[in-house]
Amino acid sequence: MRITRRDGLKYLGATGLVTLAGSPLLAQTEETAEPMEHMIEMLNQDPENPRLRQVYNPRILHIQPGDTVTWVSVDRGHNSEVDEDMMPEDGTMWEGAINEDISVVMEVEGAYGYFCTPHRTAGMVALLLVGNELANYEDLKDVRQRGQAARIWDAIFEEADPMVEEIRANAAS
Ligand SMILES: [Cu+2]
Repeated sequence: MRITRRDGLKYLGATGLVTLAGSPLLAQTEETAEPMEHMIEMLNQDPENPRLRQVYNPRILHIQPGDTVTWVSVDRGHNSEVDEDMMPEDGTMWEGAINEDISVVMEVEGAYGYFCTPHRTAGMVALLLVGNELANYEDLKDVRQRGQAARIWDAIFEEADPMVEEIRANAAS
């Protein structure tokens, strides 16, 4: 089994953390290595663009493997479900129930497209980028969306392209 960053932290916690607590060096190391938690709101209306209805906020999010994402049911009637055709092979899967706040630990790197089951064709689709390689990112662009989602999907990638370019550039340097 591959030891992930998260497992490494658990291991550290089980063995040496107590005796090392208080060491400023450890505190610093821990801060940079600790997995982060992120929130994505499920909303009836975009806070910055009121003409956009049924949205995830933010609709593009870049995180690192081992981080946790929580989809928060701020407005009722939404969920978050990954599209099996829009994720890396053997990637992390999730499917939330309507009105459910779900937390998912994103262990597997790659680009993930997800949607709200009742509002997918109304355009409630979004993009989650995990890690810096994003090997399947280009494949996701070509996935055909229906209804309003087609226009939203294009807009998402227009916004995501420069982000991904920067992520890859930073990872390479
Ligand atoms: Cu919805």
